[in-house]
Amino acid sequence: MNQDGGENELCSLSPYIISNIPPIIYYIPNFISEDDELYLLKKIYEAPKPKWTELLNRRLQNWGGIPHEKGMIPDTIPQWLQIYCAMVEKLGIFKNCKPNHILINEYLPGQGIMPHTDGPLYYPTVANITLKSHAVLEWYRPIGGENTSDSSLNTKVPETSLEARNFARILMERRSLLIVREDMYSKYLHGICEIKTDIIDDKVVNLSMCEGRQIGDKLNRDARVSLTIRNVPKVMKNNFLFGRRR
Ligand SMILES: O=C(O)CCC(=O)C(=O)O
Repeated sequence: MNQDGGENELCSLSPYIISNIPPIIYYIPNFISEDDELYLLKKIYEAPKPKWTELLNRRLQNWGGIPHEKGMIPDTIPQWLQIYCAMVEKLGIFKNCKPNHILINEYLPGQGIMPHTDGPLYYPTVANITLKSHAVLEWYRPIGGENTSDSSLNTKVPETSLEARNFARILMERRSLLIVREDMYSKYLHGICEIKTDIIDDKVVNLSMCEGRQIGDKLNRDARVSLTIRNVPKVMKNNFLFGRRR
C-alpha cells in the first residue's frame, strides 16, 4: 500500500469499473460465497425484533451507531459483521479508515427506496452487498443536472420528471458487491423502484458483467437484504462520552 493508503488495492478493482457512466462505480459479482450468504442471513434474521426499524417501504437494522453531524456515538459492531467489513476494508476504498457503520435493509417484493444521495455524514464511498434476491438500482441526474459538463449526459431538453432524469440502471445480483465513489456518490441520486418484477433493458449499464442475463429478461423479486457498509469519519471520543455522563 502506498502513503495515500489503498491505491494499489484500487488498481486491482479496475476490471470491475462500470463503463459509460460518470466516475466511479465498481460491480463485483459473487463477492461472497453461498455459505457466506447463508451465514449472514441467519445472523441478520436472528437479531431480536426491536433491532428492526419498520419503515413504510422497507425495514432496517442499524449497526455501529447513529450518524450525526456532531459525531456518531459509536456502538459495538458484532463479530459476524466485522468479518465482512474487513473484506471490504481490504479493498482500500476507505483509504486509511475502517468501515464503522452498517445499515441492513430488507425489501419485500414491491418495496424500494426513494431517490436520494447519501449525504455528507459519511466518507464519500459506499459498499453494498446484496443477499437473497437481485435489485435494480436506478440512477438519476439531480434537478438542473441537464447542464452537466459531462458530455455523455448532456441534453438540451430541460428535465424535471424522474423518468427523464433516470440515466442508468445497475443490476445487483445476489452475493455481489457494489462500490460507489466520486461523482456517482456525491452528484447523482440513486433509488430502487417499488415494483415486483424488473425488466432488463438497454439502460442496464452492467449487463455484460451479469452472467446469463440479457435484454428482455423479466426478473421476479424475492425478499432482498442488503448491507450498506460505510465509514462515518466524525465519531465521539470515549472520554467525551464519559465526561457527559458525570
Ligand atoms: O439497499 C440498497 O441497495 C440501497 C440502500 C441505500 O441506498 C441506502 O441505504 O442509502
